[in-house]
Formats: sequence, structure tokens, C-alpha cells
Amino acid sequence: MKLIPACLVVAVCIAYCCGVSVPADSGLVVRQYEILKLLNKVHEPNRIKEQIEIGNSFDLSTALTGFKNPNAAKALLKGYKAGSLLPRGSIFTLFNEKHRSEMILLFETFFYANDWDLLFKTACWARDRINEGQFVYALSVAVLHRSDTHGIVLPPPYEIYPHLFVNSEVIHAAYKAKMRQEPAIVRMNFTGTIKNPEQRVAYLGEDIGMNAHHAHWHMDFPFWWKEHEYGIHKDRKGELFYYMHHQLIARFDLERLSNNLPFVEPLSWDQKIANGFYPQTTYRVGGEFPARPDNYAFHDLENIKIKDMIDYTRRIREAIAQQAVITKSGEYFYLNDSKGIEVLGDLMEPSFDSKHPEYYGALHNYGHILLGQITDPKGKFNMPPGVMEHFETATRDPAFFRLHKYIDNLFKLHKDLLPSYSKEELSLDGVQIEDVQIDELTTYFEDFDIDLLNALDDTVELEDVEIKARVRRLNHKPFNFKIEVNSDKEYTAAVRVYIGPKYDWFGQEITLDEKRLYMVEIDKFVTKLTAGHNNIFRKSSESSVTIPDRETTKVLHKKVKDALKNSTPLLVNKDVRHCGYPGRLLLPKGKIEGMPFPLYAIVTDFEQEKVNDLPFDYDYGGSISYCGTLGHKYPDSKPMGYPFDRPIGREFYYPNMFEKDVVITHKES
Ligand SMILES: *[C@@H]1O[C@H](CO)[C@@H](O)[C@H](O)[C@H]1NC(C)=O
Ligand SMILES: *[C@@H]1O[C@H](CO)[C@@H](O)[C@H](O)[C@H]1NC(C)=O
Ligand SMILES: [Cu+2]
Repeated sequence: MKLIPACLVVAVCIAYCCGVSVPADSGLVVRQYEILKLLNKVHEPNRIKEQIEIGNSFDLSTALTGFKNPNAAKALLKGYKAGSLLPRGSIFTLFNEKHRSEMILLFETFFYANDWDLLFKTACWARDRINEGQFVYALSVAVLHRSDTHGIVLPPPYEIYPHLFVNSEVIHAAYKAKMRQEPAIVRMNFTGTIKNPEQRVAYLGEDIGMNAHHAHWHMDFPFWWKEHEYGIHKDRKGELFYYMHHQLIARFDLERLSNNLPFVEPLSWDQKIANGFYPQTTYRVGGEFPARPDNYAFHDLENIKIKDMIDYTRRIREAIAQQAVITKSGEYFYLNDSKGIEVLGDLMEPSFDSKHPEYYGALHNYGHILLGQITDPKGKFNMPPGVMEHFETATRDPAFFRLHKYIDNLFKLHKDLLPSYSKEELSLDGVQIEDVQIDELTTYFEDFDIDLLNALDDTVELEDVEIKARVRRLNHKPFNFKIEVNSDKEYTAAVRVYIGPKYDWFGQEITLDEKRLYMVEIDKFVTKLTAGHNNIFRKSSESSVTIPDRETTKVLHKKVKDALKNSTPLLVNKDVRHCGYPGRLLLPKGKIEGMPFPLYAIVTDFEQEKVNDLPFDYDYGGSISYCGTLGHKYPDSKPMGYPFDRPIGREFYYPNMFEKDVVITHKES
């Protein structure tokens, strides 16, 4: 990027250096259109005639020379011919090794196709021949990572596979409406009743935007990603695994306080899980998601033993205490600096880059599986995978946050052994934040409709009718804030803004060193400071943490059609990703009578921490804070969560920081 000389034409400048939306060329519009059609009603045979014909006449075995690396395509074809692949109609879970390895073959086939034409033909072929879960996931990850599909927007996952996002009653009611051929809006309730205290925060765990974010994060950063083979580096992937999940829990904890619930407790392999979970969700085919009664204990699975989990944990704790991980070849990899978190993240998830998967195991992934199969550990009842075995559904189960707190506490052990930030690392000469002013912070619940078109079987006799699920979801009034900064000189400044809890569940004021664990990032941005007084204005919608509501398939479809007719150009951002916490959920609910939260801001020198040569205000196309970037380095070099990721030292507050209480008020509607 830095090689591009000063822009000759403004339009070129925008297209090449600043990552903002530009009109798509006609090739990309066509590709976007075909991808939308390929992902339509994936559970049924394709109904798009042209795509069916392309799929039928395509012969993968004679096309192998068209792949940069044909091995995956060969192996896929072999499995297909032998009938050994997961059949269509079966439930796909990424946590199942067989399912996953087949999906990776399909992904690599898509990824290594030398041009769009071959990718498209292969996809048309696979659409009706490979399991639909594998197809959607592999195609999505391929589209996100191929350069000829950069900028393509995928339909929201809750429209591709609504069953994973809405409960059984809704699906049932939707079927009835379709039979009667009446348009319908079905009201969806959150699972459980008021007798279950966890139900008070079900609206967050079951929020479809939150689940969609989680699903997309794991598409942007697949744990099975073979960086060296694919040639795409995922900058700070291990650290993002730590930080994104850490923030999800912290955010959940603030929601809990807003609802008079204590912070999440970590779970433990040898203790019963006090709170059961009844998902009330059903697979399209294959039955209900298994439920877990209260006070249920972990059980050994055939290939995952509780004892092993305890051993893995002990080894990881040992590595943390020694500040060194032992690698497969018997060397030590030190954890005593800010790079250590990256290694630990890869180790605990574990990703393909784990330094020693045999020794340190698969703490997080196995945790998901143990929870998912907890009620049928021997497979006696042939129960389908649990909610914990899909990234689309995992956060519905409160045990998700308990598992992640368990893992997060291990990360904390590591961070606690690093030195506190020094004065040099915290302060900024000649810069003083004088005040932070923020609009009234108000949250409320609103209705949101999910299109259920893809949830229902197509029938030749019955026309599609508009059927929607109506859910309640948390939102907040848009707000602005103003940071007043005095500076001795010009700076390109990085600004970080957090909110945290003031009181714990007992009503006790929380100390700074405890509070730091629950600080939720609200925004991180770069701005220019002039010498003298500066007013920095920022809007909630600009947050680096969040993304706006996803475009519905219908709207997307219409835009693409308009672009094909040349009436309105389709705007695309080639850096776009789909990952990001929903903007609506930026603020915790707070309380009707108002609830205080400390707001914290810090200004640092971006020149000292900048990594890329892109303009300081480059738009990386989505949530940088949680989701990093695609194809660029993570834009700053500070540890994620700075300055709260490390223990607070004796001196912490400097003039370039500011803290004050803000009040979040919930309006009942
Ligand atoms: C949701 O709850 C309300 C009130 O309890 C009930 O009337 C309604 O039938 C429920 N909706 C569904 C789809 O179960
Ligand atoms: C980390 O530990 C190694 C081995 O003891 C040592 O050589 C290195 O200087 C340490 N690094 C830091 C930043 O303390
Ligand atoms: Cu996750």
C-alpha cells in the first residue's frame, strides 16, 4: 500500500488507500448475485436452473489442473465417489473431526480454484452434492478470504439457517401459517421462565446479532487455519481469541449487574454445573437440541476424558507459572512479554498454531464438546450436537460464559505475572484530558423481525408467504461524546474509551484492580491533536467495537438486482468483514432508576504504537477491536485491553487519562 504514490485523482485515492465504500465493478456484482443465490434455501435442492445445469455438467475430475493445489479437490472427489462424506440433511458441526476435515477439503477446493469461473462451477456442483452445513461454512470462509470475492456481503446467518437462532415454537407457528398460506409474525420469547434467574439475561445470550457476531468471528479466525499453507497471515489471532472472548464475558457481566445477578462463575471439570439449560430449539432435521438439567456433572466421552482436561489445565498452569511453553521439539518459548498472550491463545483454543497440541491438549474446543454432549456422553440416545457445538448457538447456554471465564482466568494468571505498566507506558507528556462529556445514556427494548423464509420447506403447491419471528432486543439511543484535551504540541493520538462496573452484586464499590477485569471497550480511534485546546467529537455509531445491523438478504438482493440493471451502483468495501458486536448492544441495560458506570478514557501517542503505513483514519471495514483486520496487520502494537490487561501498579492515573461516572438509564417500553 505504501508504494502507491500520492493520488492523482481523488476517486482513485479513495478506492486504493482509504478502505471506504466504492462502486463495485460489474464482475463483482455478478459474483455477489451468484453467491446470494448459492446460499438461498441451502437445505433444499437448488432451484436456480442455470446453477443446477452448471453443477450437473461440471466434472471436477477433469478440472483439477485449474486448482493452485489440487490435492483437496482430489480427496474431496474421492470421498464423494466413495459415498463416505457427511450426507446432505445431516447435522454438521465444526467440532466433529470427520465433519471438519471434509469441510476443510471443500474449503481448500474453493480457496485454491484459480479463478472465479472455476470457483463458481465447483460451488454449483457442491451445492447439491455436499452437506449443506459444510457447504455454507466452507463457501463463506472462502468468500471472505479470496481476493476476487473481497467486498462480497454474505447473508446474515440467521437468515441462512433460522433454526439455529429462533426457538421451536416459532418454527412450529411459522409452519402453521405457511400451511394456511397466511403471512404471519410470530412472537418469540426467550427460553425459560422467571423462576430461572439466568433467564433475566437470556436476551443477551440469545441475541441473534451477538450470535451472528460470534459465528463470524470464528469464520474470520478459524482455529483450523493453516497460515503457511494458505499464505494468509491472521495477525494477532491468538491474542484476539483471548481478547474478544474476554470482552464478551465482561460485557455479559455488566449485563448481569444491570439485572441484579452476580458476576459469572468459572466452571470446573470436577464440579457440577448448577444451572441447567433447556434450549427449546430444534434442528431442521434431526430433532431437538439436547437439554441439560440443573446440577449436572461432566462425563467422560469416548475420546475426551475429564482427567485429561485436568491434566491439560495443570500443564498450562505450569507453563504460565514458569513463563515458558514447551514446544513439540522440546524447546522453550517464553511467555514473559506482551507476545506471550498470542502463544497462550493459540495453545488454549487451540488453533493450528498451537506450540504443542499433544501436551497442552484442546482445552477450549474440548470444553465446547464436553458441554455439548453432556447429557448423552456415551451416545446411547443418538442425540444431536448441543448448542455448545455450534458457534451460532453457543452463547445461548449460560455455561458458555462459565467455560470462557474458566479459560479467561488462566489468561489472567499469565497477565498477572507481567510487570505493571510503567509511567512511560501510561503517561503522555504535555497532554491532559480536561473533561469528557457524554449525552444521556438510555437503553430500551425494541421489536425486531427475523425473516423465516429459509426455515420452511419449499413445496411446489404452496407459495412462499411472508413469515417472520418478532423478537425483543436491547438497544440504546444514539449518543455522542466530547473529549476535551489540552496538548503542548501536535500529536496523532490514539484514544481508548472503556466503561466498567462501579459496584459489585453486593453493592460494594469495586477496587480499581478488580474493576479492570470487567472494563468493556467502548471505542478506540485515532485522531489529530493540535497544540492548545482540542474538542474530540465521537458518535456511538462510530465505535470500533461494533457494527450496524446486518443488511437483510431481501434488501441485499434488491440492491444487487438494481446494480445489475445499472440503475444504482452497488457500494462495496473490500476490507469488509461481517464480524463485530452489534451496535445496539454497545451499552449494558443499566437500571430504570439509573445505574452508575465509571467511564474511562486515555490518550496515547499513536506514532509510538502504529503498525501499518495506512492513513491514520483508514477504515478497516468492521470492528477492529474485536475482529482485527483482514489482510492487514492489526493497526496498533499495544496489548489488547491496554491499560487494564495488566495488574494496576502503584501509580496509575496520569493527566492524559480521565475517569468519571456516567449513568445508564433503562426506559421500559
Ligand atoms: C410467548 O409468551 C406469551 C406470554 O407468555 C405467550 O402468550 C405466547 O404464546 C408465547 N409465544 C410463543 C411463540 O410461544
Ligand atoms: C524472558 O525470559 C528469558 C529467559 O529467562 C530472558 O532471557 C528474557 O530476557 C526475558 N524477557 C523479558 C522481557 O523479561
Ligand atoms: Cu468463541
